[in-house]
Amino acid sequence: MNMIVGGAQIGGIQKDEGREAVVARMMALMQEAHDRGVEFLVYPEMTLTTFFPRFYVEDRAEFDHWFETEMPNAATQPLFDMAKGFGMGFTFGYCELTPEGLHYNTSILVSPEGEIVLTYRKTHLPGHAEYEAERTHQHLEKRYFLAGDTGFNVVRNQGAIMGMAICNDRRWPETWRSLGLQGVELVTIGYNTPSQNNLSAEEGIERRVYHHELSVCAGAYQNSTYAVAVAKCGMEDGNHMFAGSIIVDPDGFVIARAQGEGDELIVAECDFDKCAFGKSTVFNFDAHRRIEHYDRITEQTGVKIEV
Ligand code: CDV
Repeated sequence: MNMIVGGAQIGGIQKDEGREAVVARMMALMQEAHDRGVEFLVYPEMTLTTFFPRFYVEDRAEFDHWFETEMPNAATQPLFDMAKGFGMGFTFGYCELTPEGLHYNTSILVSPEGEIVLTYRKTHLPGHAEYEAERTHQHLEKRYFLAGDTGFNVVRNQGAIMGMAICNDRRWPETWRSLGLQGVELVTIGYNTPSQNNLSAEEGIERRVYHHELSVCAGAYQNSTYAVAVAKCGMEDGNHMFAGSIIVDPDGFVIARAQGEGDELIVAECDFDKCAFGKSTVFNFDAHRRIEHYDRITEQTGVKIEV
């Protein structure tokens, strides 16, 4: 079963840029995607706003204006309507404030009929909760979000088994295997990755981009799935985030790659029948996994050295 899949990379969103302006940029990419035959389109993590966890505020409620209390809402409804008119499925990330007052870094998957068929809340939140004066850059996701409560689920959408992860999740094999064990055929990943966000002078942008790509290619190969990883990138409020959006096949090869750091569409045709080979040979989980030796993975969080 073939599907033309797109990744809609979004360039920097400045602090003062309103949701309507961002949605207009998303719609321009959706129009281009439609013109190029795309049937399913992937947008980044926190697509609607600047990556505000780089800023510290003492009273976190002051940042509630970055969050959406309903979806779709007035600003995003035109995007939903356009996709439905095109018969296109899509996924994007945003900051969710629930009726119970809980804050999540969320991604939704929308069917071509315009229904939200899967919601995912980011599991692995990087960074810290308090201001850290010794850091060159703050990364306060743990201050503004709760760890997601959904776990990693899949949905059959447009004939393929799809699942979502968000940014830092892509670096954890547990993410991929949780989806792989449900037979996933397309993993979508939106990300905002600052080019500098810690004290290590040795960790240049090339190394960071390599680690991003390595993680996505390895996850796709080891679970025999397609993956679409899409950046929000470029300069945001004077801070740089790397680009590097890619579409990866079930062999772990990059089959589409963004060239720049701005709004840009990448497209690839995915043949989901190709997922069957790895899933029935080297990564035939039923035949080869040894769960009797994996207890430590779920029973222990950090490293314990006992020798
Ligand atoms: N938004 C993210 O989760 N960013 C992290 C950075 C902080 C390392 C990432 O894994 O890309």
